Amino acid sequence: MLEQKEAYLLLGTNMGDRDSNLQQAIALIESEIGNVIAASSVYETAPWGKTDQPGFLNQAVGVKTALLPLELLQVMLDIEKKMGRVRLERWGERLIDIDLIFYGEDTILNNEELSLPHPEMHKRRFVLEPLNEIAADYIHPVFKEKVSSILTNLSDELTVQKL
Ligand code: PH2
Ligand code: MG
Ligand code: MG
Repeated sequence: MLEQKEAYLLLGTNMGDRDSNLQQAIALIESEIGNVIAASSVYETAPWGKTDQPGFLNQAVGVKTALLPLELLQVMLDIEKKMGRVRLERWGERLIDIDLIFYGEDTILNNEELSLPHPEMHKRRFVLEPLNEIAADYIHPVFKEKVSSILTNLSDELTVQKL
């Protein structure tokens, strides 16, 4: 039996049929990454970073996977490509964005391709609100703080609304 790790991903979309993009991404995650063990509600969120673009839908998912972090990242990027994502500018509009937030119980990684936990997750309400629904007690391995507590102390004021 291959060792399975739990990974938490954040999905984002602000182009085309956003609901369908999330559903298609989850179906591909299930077939190519592993069993989806949790999915948050869908959230309507104001664009963060580059604000002159359409609003996003964001959703967090938990998945059990035998893939190692860099393998997982590659499959996530392949799914984005398969769904038709074209990268034009940083933080710009996208059909689908799949970001790796946490891997395993306490994986910390800092290399060119991938940083774990996601280095911006603790600053963003559009990540923490959905994640808190499915992983409130997960302890951030660098800050040694639960997701629920990071969220409580967060100062990001951008609108995040559960649908
Ligand atoms: N993703 C970004 C930049 N800004 N804003 C929201 N609301 N949701 C996102 O997923 C998002 C963003 C870069 O990946
Ligand atoms: Mg992103
Ligand atoms: Mg991304």
